[in-house]
This record gives sequence, C-alpha cells and structure tokens, in this order.
Amino acid sequence: MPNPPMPNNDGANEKLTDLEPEKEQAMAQDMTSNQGVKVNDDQNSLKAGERGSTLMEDFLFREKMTHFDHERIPERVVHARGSAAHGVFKLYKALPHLTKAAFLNDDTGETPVFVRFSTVAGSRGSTDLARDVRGFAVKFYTREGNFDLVGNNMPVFFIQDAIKFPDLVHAVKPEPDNEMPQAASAHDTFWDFISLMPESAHMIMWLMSDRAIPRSFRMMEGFGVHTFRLINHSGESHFVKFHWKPLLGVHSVAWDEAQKISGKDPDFHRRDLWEAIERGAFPEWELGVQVVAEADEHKFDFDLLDATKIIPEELVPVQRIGKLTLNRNPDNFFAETEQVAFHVGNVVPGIDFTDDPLLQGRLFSYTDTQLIRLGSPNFHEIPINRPVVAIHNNQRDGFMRRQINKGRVSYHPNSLGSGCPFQASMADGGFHSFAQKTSGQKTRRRSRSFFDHFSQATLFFNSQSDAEKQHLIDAFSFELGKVKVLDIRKRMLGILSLIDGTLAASVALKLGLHVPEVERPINKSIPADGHTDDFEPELKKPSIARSEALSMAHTVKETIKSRKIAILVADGVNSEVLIRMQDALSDQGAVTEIIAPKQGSVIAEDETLVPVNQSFLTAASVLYDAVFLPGGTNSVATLAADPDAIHFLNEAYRHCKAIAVDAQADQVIQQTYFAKKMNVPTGDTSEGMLISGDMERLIEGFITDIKQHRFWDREAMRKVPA
Ligand code: HDE
Repeated sequence: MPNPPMPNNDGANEKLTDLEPEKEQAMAQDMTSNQGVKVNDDQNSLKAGERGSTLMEDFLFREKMTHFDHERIPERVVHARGSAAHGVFKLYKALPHLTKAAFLNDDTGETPVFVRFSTVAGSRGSTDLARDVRGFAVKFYTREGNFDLVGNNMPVFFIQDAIKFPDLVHAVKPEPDNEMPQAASAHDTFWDFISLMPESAHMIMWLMSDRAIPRSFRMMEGFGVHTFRLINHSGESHFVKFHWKPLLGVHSVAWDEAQKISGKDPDFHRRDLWEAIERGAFPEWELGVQVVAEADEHKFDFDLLDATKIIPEELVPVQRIGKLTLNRNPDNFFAETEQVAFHVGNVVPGIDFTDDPLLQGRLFSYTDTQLIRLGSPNFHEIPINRPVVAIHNNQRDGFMRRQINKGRVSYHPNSLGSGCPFQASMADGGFHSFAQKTSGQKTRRRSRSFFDHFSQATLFFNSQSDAEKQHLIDAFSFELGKVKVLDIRKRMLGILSLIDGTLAASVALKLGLHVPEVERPINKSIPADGHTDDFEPELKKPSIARSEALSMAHTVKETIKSRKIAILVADGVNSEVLIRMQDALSDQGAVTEIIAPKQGSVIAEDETLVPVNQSFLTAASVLYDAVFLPGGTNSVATLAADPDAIHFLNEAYRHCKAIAVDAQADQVIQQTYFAKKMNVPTGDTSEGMLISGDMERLIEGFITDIKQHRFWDREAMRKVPA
C-alpha cells in the first residue's frame, strides 16, 4: 500500500515549527561576516602588495580561519556514527490505567520526535555495516517536556552494572597502542573481556546473530532494554519494557555482503534512510509495551532489574500502543544529528526508573558526556534539544547562554519575584518520583537473582532457524578466528559450551581446537571481600524451550515496499518486458534501478531509448535486494559475455537474493557458476530463482520471492565464488 501523504508533505509538526526561526539559507543574499558586515572579497587575503606578506589587520581572514579551526567537537565516546530523522508518534488508545504521561493519554494529536540510529564502536566516519549493536534513540517532544527513549536494536546488554561500562567500551574500541581495528569487535581485547565476563553470554548471542548486520535502520526492532515504570494518576506503578516493532519486518544482510557493502557504500544505512524519507516511503514502527504488575515483580525465574534478560513474549505479550513515523530528513547534519543530546534520565510525569544498576549508572553518564561533547551546561538550549514547552527555573549563565532571563531573582524561595517560578504541585503536573520503598546495607555485591547468565543465551540459540544457527556459528568462528591469543579462544569455547554443546563444537571445529573441559567460568569482577563463591554463575535450564519472537525467520514478509531491485540490461533489451516488470514492482512500492555496461542510455530492441541509472562500475549486487534480467536477443548476448554481469548474478545468488529471469535471458544464467557447477534447477520451481517466459507468472513469482527477503537454504549447498 502506498504511504498516506503526511500533512504539508514535509512532516510539519510543533518541533519543526519551533526550529524554523533558527534556519538560514543564503539564496539570493549577499555574503556577510559573522558581524553582519557585507564581504566584498572572500577569496583573497589582505596583503602588503600583490606578492607581499598577509596583514594581521585582515579581520575577514581571521574570522573565517578561526571559525574553521574550531569547527570540530568531540565525537560521542560511543555511538559516534549515527543518522537521524524527524517524525511523529501517534498513540492508538489512551492508557490512563497505566500512566499519567499526557502523550500516552492523548490519542487525538501527534507527538513530534527526533530519532537517531547509530553503531556503537566505530568512529564518526566508520562504515554503517560493522557487526555491532545499533542505537535506536527517540526524543519525544511532549507537552510535558522531553521524554527520551534511548534504546538499542537488541533487548539485552553485555553487563549488569554500569560501573563496568568503561571497561566494556575500552575492550571493544580499537586497541590503544595501534588504534586497530576500526568499528570491529573481532579482536583480542574485546574477546578477552567477554571471555572473563560470563554475564555477557546472552548479549553475545545477539551480537553474533544477523541482528548485528541489519538490512536497513528501517528494518530493525528497537528496545528500551531496562525495565522502567509507568505511574498512573492514582500513583500505582507497573513495570514496563519498551519495544519498537518495524512495520517492514526485521531483516538483515549476509556477513559476506556486509563486508562488501562497507567498501562499495560505507554510508549504506544512512543513504537508505535518507532516500526512503525523500521518496515518501516513510519508515514506521509500532511502540509496544510489556507490562508487569507491581505484585508480579518476583514471579519470573530472572530478575526484572537485570538488563541481561528479556521477558519472553510468550510470558508477557507485547501490546502495541502507537505508531512512530519518520517523515522528514534533517536540514543540517551537525546542527541536528550531531548536536542532539539524548539522556535516559529525560522522563516526564508518568514514567519512572527502576533500580536496574545499569540504568542507574546511565542516569549519571548522559548529562556528563554532553558537558564535554557540547561544551556547556546550556546544551539544552541548542534548538534540536530544547523542549517545545517553555523553560522556567533559576539556573543561570554558563558558556554560550542564550536565554535572557529578566528580573532580579534567580533563587528559590523568593519574595522579590512573588515566589516565581512556582514549584508545580503533582496535580499541576509536577514530576514526583514513585514512592518506592527502599532499605538495605551499603554493599558492592550483586543479588543472587542476577547469577544465571546462560539460560536465556540458550533460549536464544534454541529459538533460531537452522540458517540463523549456522550464521551464529560462522560469526563466532570469524570473530574468534581473528583473535590471536589462543587462551582467549579457548576460554570463549568454554563459555559457548555452557550455552550449547553443538554451537561450541561447531565453532571449535572451525578454529581447529577442542572444546575445553567446562570449568565454571571465572568472573573477574569479584570484589576481594571474601564472597567469591557467591559470584559463581548459576547454570539453569531455560524456562521455556523456544520463543518465536527471537527468530527473524518469523518476521513480517508481506511487503516489497522500498526494496531496491536491480535490472540488468544492454543494447537490444526487450523494453516491453522491462517496463512491465518495472511498473509492477513500482506499483508495490519497490524501487528499480537499471544497470548496464555503461551509463547514459541503452537502445532497446524497438529502438526506444532506455535511461540507465548505474553502470557495472558504479553499482554492485550487494547494494540491491533482488535482480531482474529481461530478454532481448542482443542484450542477453552482451550480458552473457560480460564478466561483470555474471559476477553480479553470482554474487546475488550467493547472498541468497531473489532472481527473476525472462526465459529469453536464460543464456546469461547459463554462464553463471551456480547454473554451470551447481546444477541449480533453472525451471521456475527453484525457490528464489525464477525463469519463465510467462510474464504474469514471472511478475507474481518475483514479487512473492522478494517478500521472502532471502533464501538462506541456498547456503547449505556449495558456496558460489563471488
Ligand atoms: Fe549508552 N551512552 N550507555 N546505552 N547509549 C551513550 O551518551 C552509557 C547503554 C545508547 O544517538 C553516551 O550522548 C552507559 C544501553 C544510545 O546520541 C554515553 C551505559 C543502551 C546512545 C552512554 C550505557 C544504550 C548512547 C555517549 C552502561 C540501550 C546514542 C554519547 C550503563 C538501552 C544516543 C551520549 C545518540 C550513548 C553511556 C549502556 C543506548 C557515554 C554508562 C544499555 C542509543 O553517555
């Protein structure tokens, strides 16, 4: 179904209106200095004679150069590489029984949002396709202030306590002596840390799964990870886990493909998001909640406060409560995407925290990091960060202060300012922390309920399809295969053996090692206070055998909307077949690109000109979801003799993509490795590989195949060299 047009078609909303006065465009304007003085010559510095020395007096030169010299700010210490977009959140139905948050009680309006997706480990300029967790940070500009849901595309985390975060990040970042490798976890320090941190077992399964190499930001789930609280008007609390469910389904690329995309188009995800929004194919997610009553806090065999655990959807279903639509690209990357400052502590009345020690540590870290990154406590005044409601308090001054606070009073209580600004009562929407009972001795120990590190890792593995399991084995073998220190590899095999024996044995085989005798893993975070035994991880059986929601095999496969399809042609192509397929695919919302041996256009069989989008030099199969090969005697003869065309097809086949071929073009397929050497049936029966002279059948079959996304079973056969 085509996307419904958005109001004004530019996605205008309250936040965008708020940003409008900040914008500048120089069209038809004279150039000025930062002081507003018109500039007559911006290309020649002021010199004592044409060949003479440059004069200190040249304030225009100094201003321009000084500004340039100070252009860079520190990149984010994690999640440095990101892409963002504006949009809106629309609630389906008010939730007064759960929360008093106004934006979760108004099902008539829309809440503006700004969403930033990111990788974690790489620098700002690193590739989008790194094997990594993806950040999924949403800023809701609500009428009660900003609420930030700073989540990831995986529902659990590596560690249970925020105090270990600097260690985790130091371990995964490029190694400090030689700054290698960039945006990759396949190195010694990362796996050294992980092998000594058994609580990371569950997260490592997600990281080694295909979730870590998404096809698109638009095809990722998002998770708030921690258990939060929702508080209703009666002051009752429910525990809640937040989910984002993409309407296009959850899809990934192949690892070999990911590595190649990193070379062909390191901006692949950024470009995909940008182009989809420009085309009006607005990405959409449903916001889901898993709700647990306060009384049920201890009902599960894991601790709700432990961020290395999910609540299986079989135990608590996800209720879909609203829809997020991204409908506008930023105007300026730096001003918006780079300067946006998320903070897990930005909550509104009706949403509150739990004692999850990972969450609690984050509550400190996010403001702190903005102070160094954005340079001043006034970062909330940067247009993208400021709420859509007015700010009134007694905080003053600081670098780059923008607000002009009037009057003598900047303290509370005061009489000189008539007590203003007033503290708001709860009834007036004043934030009030949930009156959680709390007591306890100061201790640096962890609760025993946090000690089962493996059962959900096993549940994850058991829930995967055969192809997904194989991808996990391959990913572990790749990553550990890059680890130089043998003891680290062995320790990891020990950890894997506690998750699943076959997994460990299969990885060991690829590494040429034996699975070591299972020792109880040593947790190096044990404090030296005599409680060593208490920190031994527990080995438990998963509470359920498998969970469908954990496998991407069960995702939405009913649309080809926004998929990119390559059509390979040369002079003499049958333009009627070409156009029929193009039209059919566009009708379903897919995007087609015509690829030929050279750019410009090709002359079709009927002598019409067919414009070409890419040549084999600028395009690559890894940048497309599927391939179509139309007929036309000369076109197929040229392509059959063109190694680039054959490579394109071999590679698309290797990456398990749908391929549709007009029967006339069969001779091109006959030149491929998979047809020649692998005896792939070239009739119209083989899954994802359709050859037919019946156009209707070809169109219908191709669309059905593209919906499947990938035919992973092909990998079970011999690999195609490509
Ligand atoms: Fe973050 N994280 N994080 N994180 N995080 C940052 O804040 C931190 C964690 C997440 O697009 C930093 O502004 C600690 C979990 C996202 O701008 C920093 C811990 C989850 C983003 C920080 C965690 C996240 C960040 C760096 C362990 C998923 C990018 C720059 C307790 C629920 C937001 C910044 C954006 C960014 C700290 C763990 C998500 C340093 C201490 C768990 C999506 O403050």
